[in-house]
Amino acid sequence: MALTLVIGNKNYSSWSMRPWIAMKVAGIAFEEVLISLNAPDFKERVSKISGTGKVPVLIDGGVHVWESLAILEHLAERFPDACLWPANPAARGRARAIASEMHAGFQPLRRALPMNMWRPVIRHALDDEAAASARRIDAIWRECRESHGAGGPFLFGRFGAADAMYAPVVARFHTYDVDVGEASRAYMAAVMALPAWSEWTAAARTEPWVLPHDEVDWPQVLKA
Ligand SMILES: N[C@@H](CCC(=O)N[C@@H](CS)C(=O)NCC(=O)O)C(=O)O
Repeated sequence: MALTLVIGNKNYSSWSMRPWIAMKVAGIAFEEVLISLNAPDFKERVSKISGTGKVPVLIDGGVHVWESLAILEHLAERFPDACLWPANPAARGRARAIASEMHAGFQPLRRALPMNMWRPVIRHALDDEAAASARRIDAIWRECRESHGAGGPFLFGRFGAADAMYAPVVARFHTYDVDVGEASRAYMAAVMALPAWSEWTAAARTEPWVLPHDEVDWPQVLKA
């Protein structure tokens, strides 16, 4: 049975991007349903399919999975050949740990730098807490690349669930011109070179919906 992934705005919905890009890169076929976060009936529609009333939600026959990390786990089980988690136990443990760190943390960074795919690249100052999140992520990426990245340009070589969890951070670091080390720069370039990245970004830039609280230059809406 075909899978359906319900997502929010491609410009702003960082949680939606995670399973979407994982499925695209892994070649997992799905139908996409986009509900704008500011649609008047967003809550009503999404609450019918998601326990939290939030997106993303994966519908797999009679199974509904919300929470981006749970969706990635479901996909990893359902499509083992996609190798969404590394085969090596040490790498897999690290991948799960850093994916969980992303899912549960880095709120200061997420608050300060909302994902905004249409904003031009312009540096944006970070407060101390957000800067600490950025340093931790830079270290995570460097360590994964050094310890587990020999098989390809992504955190654990080939693109997987951990990369999907950090894809919106790649977008944020790029858009707001955050300082990162050389290994992280190269990693970001590899993620942004994915055809799935271009597909998501191109669609995001054509969206008509503006969310003022996610526009750091408000009342200006800067578009590349
Ligand atoms: N922890 C959740 C977060 C989901 C989330 O916050 N989604 C946002 C869009 S990016 C949402 O649906 N917001 C609408 C709302 O809160 O009403 C996940 O991993 O999926």
